[in-house]
Amino acid sequence: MTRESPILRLIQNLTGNSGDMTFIQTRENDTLTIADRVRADFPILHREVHGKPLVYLDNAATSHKPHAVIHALEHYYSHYNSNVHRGVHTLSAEATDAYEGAREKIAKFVNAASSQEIIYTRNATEAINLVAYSWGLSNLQRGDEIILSVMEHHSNLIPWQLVAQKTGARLKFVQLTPEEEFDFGHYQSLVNEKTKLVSVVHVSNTLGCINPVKDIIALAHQYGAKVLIDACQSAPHMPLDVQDMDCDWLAVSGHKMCGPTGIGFLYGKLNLLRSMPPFLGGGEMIADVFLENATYADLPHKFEAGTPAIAEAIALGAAVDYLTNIGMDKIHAYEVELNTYLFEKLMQIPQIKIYGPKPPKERAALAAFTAGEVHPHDLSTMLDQAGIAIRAGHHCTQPLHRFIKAQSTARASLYFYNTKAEIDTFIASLLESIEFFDSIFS
Ligand code: 7TS
Repeated sequence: MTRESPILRLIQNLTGNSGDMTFIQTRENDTLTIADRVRADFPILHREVHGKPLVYLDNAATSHKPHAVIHALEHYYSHYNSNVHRGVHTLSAEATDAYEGAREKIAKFVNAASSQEIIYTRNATEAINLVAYSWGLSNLQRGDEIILSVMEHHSNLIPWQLVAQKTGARLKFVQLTPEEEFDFGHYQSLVNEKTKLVSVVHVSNTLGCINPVKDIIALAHQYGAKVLIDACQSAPHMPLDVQDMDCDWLAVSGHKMCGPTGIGFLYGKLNLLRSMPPFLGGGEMIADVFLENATYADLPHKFEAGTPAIAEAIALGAAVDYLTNIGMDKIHAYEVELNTYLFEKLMQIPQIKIYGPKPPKERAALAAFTAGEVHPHDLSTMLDQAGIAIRAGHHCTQPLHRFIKAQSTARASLYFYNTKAEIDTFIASLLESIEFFDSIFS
């Protein structure tokens, strides 16, 4: 690239190099960051994509797994593979101990009062569906109202649409402020005696806003409504305390927080979970079974029918240990710093429009954006050629995309193993791609 252009000048300014896109200066004298210390733990971070070092910026979709988590899976299958809660033999006892031990770790991780309040599910989606089918279908009726927000992931929208269709309850939606955040004033105007449930996302996977869940919950409780928090994008990135938050339920996916796929959890207040009917029926969830009827096991097993994802649950426990050893407060602080750096760079590019609040406002370490006329899929494809993984599309928030008047967006999402050097590489490739498409369009 030899042609002088404003974009080229921007590349030089933003990346501090001579315009040769294959060479990006890294900061050799920086003190060690969390990323410097943990990158060796993640085998996948050392692979190449299209001959370039992988720069993985799709962490909101799923995170990578450290050796400790991969080892926990391998160790279970190699040493004590066995079903849980069923046998008295050594292998089954070891598997049961590890499986229940992981539950204790998860309970501590979110500060639940008891591990009985932690129900293993496949993911956050299943956790939300559990509440919708178990609590929703037996507690909601015509005239009742469910409050969601327009920024919900489809996982926290479709289950409630299904419940509303079956029960006659009405859905209401909190809108956005002009800064594209949760409009608390609008929420206040929606809550009333008819509100039976509020189900909202803690951190939006698209806008990156951090919603005031404590205030949202406190207000709902004044009207006797229950509150479910979708913590998919908060649990991996910041300390959570369900007792302090006072949520009735909280849904989390393990794969976004260094754990394996196929495992997540639902936190629920003990008495509330006790009052709810089973979601799925089968083995594991029963006390006494007769031909015509049955009694059910106590919590948490009442909600865990069939052979569970044993290896995955144990490995999620290893992920919780891994994150806890680093410290969730430290992870959060590092991500704030990294995100500030990302936004500083992105906001200097005139073609880029970023959605959601901007730093110094507190927000999550992700940026969903459009780049003028360039289609996000084209952008993502070009970046992939440079080894950079970002997501493009509607990120399962199609109604929100309609709201912000974008058919789709590109999204870079960070985790604690990302570095400023990777952000430099991303920005340089992004500018190069914009330059390329500008030259086609003009
Ligand atoms: N809620 C939020 C806020 C999410 O971001 C996601 C996944 C889910 C629920 C569903 O998680 P699952 O593990 O049950 O599928 N979000 C994304 C994303 O942003 N890109 O890919 C998946």
